[in-house]
Amino acid sequence: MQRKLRGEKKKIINKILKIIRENRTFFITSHMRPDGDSIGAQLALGSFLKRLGKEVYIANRDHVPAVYRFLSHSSDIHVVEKVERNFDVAFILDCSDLQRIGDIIDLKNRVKIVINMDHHLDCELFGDYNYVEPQASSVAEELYDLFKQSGLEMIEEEVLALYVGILTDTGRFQEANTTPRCHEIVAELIKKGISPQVVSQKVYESRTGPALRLLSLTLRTLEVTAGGKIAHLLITQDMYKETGGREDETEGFVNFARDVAGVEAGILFRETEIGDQFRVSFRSKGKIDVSKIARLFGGGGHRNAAGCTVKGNVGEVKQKILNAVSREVANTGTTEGRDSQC
Ligand SMILES: [Mn+2]
Repeated sequence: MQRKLRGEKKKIINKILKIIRENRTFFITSHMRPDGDSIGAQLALGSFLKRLGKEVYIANRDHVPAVYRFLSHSSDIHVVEKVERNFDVAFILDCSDLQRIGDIIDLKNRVKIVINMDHHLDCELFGDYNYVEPQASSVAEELYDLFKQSGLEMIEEEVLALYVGILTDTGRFQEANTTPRCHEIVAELIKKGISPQVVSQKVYESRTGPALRLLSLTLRTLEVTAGGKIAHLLITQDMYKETGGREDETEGFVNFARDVAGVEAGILFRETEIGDQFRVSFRSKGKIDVSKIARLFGGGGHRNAAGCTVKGNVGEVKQKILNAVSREVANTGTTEGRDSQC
């Protein structure tokens, strides 16, 4: 499958470039709770299309996380429940299935051609055209190849957006999807003017005082269970109020749960503003598949990073989730490196 996709890559990119040439209006979206790859890829693709004279509308269900707002045109990404417009083409980026876009558009009736660009191993081929490359570190990496093949020289903001996508989806070049190929691409991006130091400061060293106070309260809730294999953290609405930290500043908090030595699955529970409902984020090491758990509760993701929303009070939600995670941990042996594709 992977070899076949690799062999067909030139073809699918050429097909996409042809569709771009032959159409005028483009919709771009990505998954709920967007990350650095989904935002970076949407912005780079949006810029590319606009430079070709196309009409582009980018919209997501959730806001751009604060750390990515330094990217040019990030404020042009619309945040809407439903897009009530028609387009020639829709690009769905970084989604392993269509549920991930949160029903933001009626694709059947509003769009002529759906293009799925993704890099998840289990991606459903829901597009009319699917540029799905599981060995790519990120959609940003796939877009890099599209840019290359188009012959259009990248401009500065596109280079930066792609770099941020690769940087964040590989967990700063630490996860198992960090390949020689993605380092080669990053070398090219650095040659085009990226300063890794400056970007790192923007993405990882820009926490606000309130956000750090929120992190400190969050870390105090750390509990380790299941014989040291599961760690979890909790953020309540009271904690946001007490610190002034916002939910969109909690990016990366869940990693602290996974960072505990010996822990195989880390969980972050975040109480939502409507009460008796929690957003649950999972991170795992090795072969523990947290996307399976998230799917049980109507969420999604992939093997080592996933999320869902669960109704109930804090005790009920914790119990349900911890039971499910404990079962998964017990059924899966500890293994070598993690394979994170965000
Ligand atoms: Mn991704």
